[in-house]
Amino acid sequence: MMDDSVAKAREAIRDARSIAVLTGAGISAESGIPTFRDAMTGLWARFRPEDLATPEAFQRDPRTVWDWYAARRAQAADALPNAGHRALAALEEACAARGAEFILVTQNVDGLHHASGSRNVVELHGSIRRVKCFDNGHPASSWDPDGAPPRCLACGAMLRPDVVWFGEVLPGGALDAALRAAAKCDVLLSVGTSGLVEPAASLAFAALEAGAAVIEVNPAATPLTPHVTLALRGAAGEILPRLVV
Ligand code: BV8
Repeated sequence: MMDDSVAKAREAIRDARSIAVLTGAGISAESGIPTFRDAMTGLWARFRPEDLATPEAFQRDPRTVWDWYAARRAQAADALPNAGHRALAALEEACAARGAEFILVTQNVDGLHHASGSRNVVELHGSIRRVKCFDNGHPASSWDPDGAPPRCLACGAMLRPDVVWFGEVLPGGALDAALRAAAKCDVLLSVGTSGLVEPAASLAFAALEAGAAVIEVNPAATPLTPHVTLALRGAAGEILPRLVV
């Protein structure tokens, strides 16, 4: 059963002229980064992610939000890409070699796709490795490590992670590129995402509407599962290497 689905998925990927991949926190789980909902442990156990990842939460309690992101930034800096990340980088190379289009759209802010050599990456929700100021968006390459939060050297405003918080619009260019890719791909691979956060969760449905094959890689079912072409039940680090030939 599973081997048969993996074989069908491999075939669809091999014959595709245009491939789009959407990833979520699940692909970084095997690198030791807890998924979004699992991340609320220890110091953060008393918070829902949506409570900390909003501009309102930052204005209400900037120190707690800054520290949460500082902890996640340190975790991301120590993490290494896993076999799942590497398989997607290899798939991009294989597509380039045969003249097929490839784009990787991620909801993750950990930077592990770039770290594993992927090139055509769209960070829909920003990156925890970048910092900017809250009032004017001035990028900051360095900051006072003891600041909680530190201040912008250009305007004195509080610094914040350069990620998209709930209630904030996504970077225009990123969302447009993702929607265009979903509308014209032959195959969309949805990897390690619960499909609960919009507008990212709509990309797979846009691809289905455009007639693409949608392949889901996830150890658990999601709201997308009943609609996909192939559901590969398992860990990204185990399944993705088997799809790339
Ligand atoms: C916006 C960055 C305009 C910060 C993030 C329509 C309907 C309802 C609500 C809305 C709507 N439109 C907008 C909203 C509001 C909101 C939203 O979607 N809310 C949800 C909670 C209902 N969306 C927004 O606010 C967006 N902005 O729309 O602006 C606007 C504004 C206001 C009102 C209207 C319009 C901004 C959303 C972006 C927020 N920022 N991240 C940070 O990281 O701190 S979202 C964040 O959560 C992640 O980036 C990701 O997107 C999401 C987490 O989801 P996943 O990545 O899927 O992770 P999760 O833990 O949920 O699941 C992991 C999965 O992996 C599981 O399925 C598991 O089974 C699987 N797994 C586990 N291990 C493995 C594995 N898979 C494979 N291998 C394994 N080994």
